[in-house]
Amino acid sequence: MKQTMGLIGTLLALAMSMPAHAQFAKPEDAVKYRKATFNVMAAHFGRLGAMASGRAPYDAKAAAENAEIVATLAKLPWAAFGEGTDKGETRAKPEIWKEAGKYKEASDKMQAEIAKLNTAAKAGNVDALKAAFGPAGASCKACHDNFRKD
Ligand code: ASC
Repeated sequence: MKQTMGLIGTLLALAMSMPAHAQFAKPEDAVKYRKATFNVMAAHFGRLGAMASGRAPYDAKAAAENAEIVATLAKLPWAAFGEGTDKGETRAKPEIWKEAGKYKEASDKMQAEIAKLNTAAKAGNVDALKAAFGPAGASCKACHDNFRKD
């Protein structure tokens, strides 16, 4: 048992010290991965948007579930912007790597707004959802405007 815990600790330390791109066998895999996370995120974010705008009836349980999924997914794509992933089938702009500090700041801002949206969605009232949805959407858009080709 003690030995197993030691091994797990060693493996965890190793995994955490690995460069992000080492999580992917090939750069194309990283590009596919990040696109998939953004796509699934957009689907769930869109369901929240429909409720926030009144296009869909407000359902507190569905809002909480969708926001939780978005909050989890919002943590994932960033590790997939490693070396060599600026090429191929991607709309990612070179600025992501040239202005890495700015990109990090924008992605941190987005995650912070999504965390607030998640808290708001769990409050169980549509006004809290509406108030948090706008800034969250704006934080998505800020990145699209500056870092995504269209
Ligand atoms: C969405 C979606 C995005 C954001 C962004 C907000 O519903 O898929 O990427 O909102 O368009 O401006």
